[in-house]
Amino acid sequence: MGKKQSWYPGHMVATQRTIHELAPYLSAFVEVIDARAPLISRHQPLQQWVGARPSILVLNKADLASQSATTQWIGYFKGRGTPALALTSRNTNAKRQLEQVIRDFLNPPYRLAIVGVPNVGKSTLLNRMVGAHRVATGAKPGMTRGPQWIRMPGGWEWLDLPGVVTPRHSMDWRLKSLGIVPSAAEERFALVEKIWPLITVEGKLPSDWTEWGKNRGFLKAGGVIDEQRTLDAIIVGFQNGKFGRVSLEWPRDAE
Ligand SMILES: Nc1nc2c(ncn2[C@@H]2O[C@H](COP(=O)(O)OP(=O)(O)O)[C@@H](O)[C@H]2O)c(=O)[nH]1
Ligand SMILES: [Mg+2]
Repeated sequence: MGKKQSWYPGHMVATQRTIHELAPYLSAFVEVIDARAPLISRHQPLQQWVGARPSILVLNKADLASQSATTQWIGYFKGRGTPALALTSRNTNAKRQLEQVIRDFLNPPYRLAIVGVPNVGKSTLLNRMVGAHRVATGAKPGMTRGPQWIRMPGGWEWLDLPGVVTPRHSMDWRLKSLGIVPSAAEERFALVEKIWPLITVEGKLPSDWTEWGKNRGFLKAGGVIDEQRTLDAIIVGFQNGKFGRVSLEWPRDAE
């Protein structure tokens, strides 16, 4: 299966069925969202699919989000009865942090599955949690297909589930800016017009993004700015945290 499998509607239906069938066997779902946009990167129908199973909300890529926004979001979700934590799955201490929250919330054995929309860091997180215990699934002929349990010492059981769910708001500029929904080249002008003021709010960069492109030497023949290259660089840079911590949603927007 290719990397873009999540965009097949058939895969979506299969994931919904899988999640529904697996829910009774799980202690909880670990729902991964992007800390920079916790509302829009959350998959609302999931709450119905998982039935009575609890969800533990991971606001991932916390290293890229405004710390103040993330602190407020954690309070927001906890205040609504949802266990939530901010995490940077790329960091080695992510494992200990998530295990602690799960231990506080559940009793062993901990049977868990990671779900969420594309590109929020689900695979990174699973690898962090199971490390070298990860099993190869269905890659070779004759191997069992479908979800595989990864059993870890201490009563931890992680489900290696391709738990991708399709975002509901496929037109949303925040999801496109974060790379959760792909953006077409011709959409990037509008995206950058929205992101750039958020990036430059501290005044360290020129307020006009074309100036930034010129300074970076993104020029075409005759010295005119290469707009597309500048736009692409800004969006990729934003997604990778090149411009610092920027949140696209704040709890005050939710009210
Ligand atoms: N900065 C940052 N990047 C992350 C973090 N977690 C994952 N990523 C990156 O986000 C991208 C998508 O991660 P991946 O695990 O493939 O997401 P998935 O599609 O949800 O499985 C990769 O480039 C990861 O390296 C994080 O905590 N911080
Ligand atoms: Mg993945």
